[in-house]
Amino acid sequence: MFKSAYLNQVYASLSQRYSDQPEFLQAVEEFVSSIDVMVDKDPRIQQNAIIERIVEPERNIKFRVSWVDDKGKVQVNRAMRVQFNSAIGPYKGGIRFHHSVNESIMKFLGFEQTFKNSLTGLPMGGAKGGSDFDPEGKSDNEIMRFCQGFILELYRHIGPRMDVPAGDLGVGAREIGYMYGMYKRIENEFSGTFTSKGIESGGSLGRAEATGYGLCYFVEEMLKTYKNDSFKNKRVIISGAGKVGLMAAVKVHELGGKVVGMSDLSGVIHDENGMDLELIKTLSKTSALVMNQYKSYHPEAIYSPINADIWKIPCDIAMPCATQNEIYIESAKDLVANGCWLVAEGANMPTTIEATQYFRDNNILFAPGKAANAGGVAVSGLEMTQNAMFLNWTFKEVDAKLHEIMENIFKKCYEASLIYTGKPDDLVAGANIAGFLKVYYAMLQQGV
Ligand code: NDP
Ligand code: 2IT
Repeated sequence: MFKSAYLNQVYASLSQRYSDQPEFLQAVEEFVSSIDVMVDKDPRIQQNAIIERIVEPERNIKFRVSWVDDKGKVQVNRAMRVQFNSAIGPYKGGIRFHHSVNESIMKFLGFEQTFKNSLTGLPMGGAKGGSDFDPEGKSDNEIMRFCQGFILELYRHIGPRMDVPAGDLGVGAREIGYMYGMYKRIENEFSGTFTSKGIESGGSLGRAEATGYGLCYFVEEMLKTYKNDSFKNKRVIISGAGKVGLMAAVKVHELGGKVVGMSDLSGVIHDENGMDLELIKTLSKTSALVMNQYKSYHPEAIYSPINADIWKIPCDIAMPCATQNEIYIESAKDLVANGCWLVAEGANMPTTIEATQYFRDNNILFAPGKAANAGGVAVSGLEMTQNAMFLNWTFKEVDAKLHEIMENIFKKCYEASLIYTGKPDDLVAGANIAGFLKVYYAMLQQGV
């Protein structure tokens, strides 16, 4: 499957060991395919078992969370924190609450986070955590009690220089607030152990916007470099209307593009007038299901209850910002057939390997999530810095730093692509190789 016999052997034994972890294997396969061009040229990689080590989490903490629901009944959920790699800094990565959370998904996310964090240039290792607890339909008090139960176990494994969690799918400012509050009560000190905290609790201005804005800054670099163009008058579709998708949409409009389609779990809206983002913001304050309400405010918009229909809307740029594996080959074909020429991943691994290959075969510009959505964790890194220095930067200062970081990430991916593949636009290879090199050198420096 790969050119390198060493990689074939490592991947074969990994897929045997973790045959029940498809998302994890998918993330590793994509990574290994990229580094295939350079692994055999550096014998130290094999000698030091770098790949065998990099694909195994340093530590995986699994625990039970018991909590009491509003009816007084005890509920039990499963939770974990995968501390993947600490070669370049303290473990860092989000926490996800969703019924689908399992070891495979946590490991794929922690694995990708390691390279994403490396690309930011900041000293952060890779981790991910979460629980199969679903905040959807739970009361505020239930969410608080669950978050407190979660921290009652996790607190002993995290710390400002050990492991710094943040938000992800299903975990926003409210959940972080409850987790951080419990952590602070136990530890009895103010430390930046969580990021994406509320501003009043020591959070950073610009963190809420960072992933979506950063995604657009990355795409701006692509448009400039490959097309001598900008977002002006581009038709954009965005799946997911959560923390990432909504902020990406706001930035697209600010940069002169038009978001003509968005989705959430309740369905898809196609609005040729440009999505009404103020309406979406207002509706999302009271419900996670917004798209099925949108049409009653904008009767001219088209609604579909089928999530994959978003990829049928004609567009220039598609930004999947909901969840993993939301673009299968059928949707990739729909996108290409309807004129899409740039795909940028706001979510983590939203495109299957087959769909990614289809985009490549059809000369679609493609921005992989571990580079394009790194703005969120980058500003988390800036939040850690501000907490450590006991000061706050202004929104403008943070946004300027984010912009610079995203430009640098694009540059690193572009250059690695050019050097290692001979092509300037294989950003999947570029991101994997550039992200890998820093982690690899740090592991080498630190011995076995
Ligand atoms: P949120 O929970 O804030 O939002 C997720 C959005 O996606 C919601 O609108 C949700 O709909 C929708 N959604 C979920 N599943 C589907 C689906 N199958 N089809 C269509 N829509 C769906 O999460 P985030 O915005 O924080 O995260 C989104 C993605 O971005 C994840 O992959 C995450 O890992 C990644 N990411 C997040 C970062 C962050 O800082 N938050 C940073 C980098 C990446 P509904 O509201 O109806 O449930
Ligand atoms: O996937 C991600 O990069 C995030 N969920 C953000 C992680 C972080 O630590 O800010």
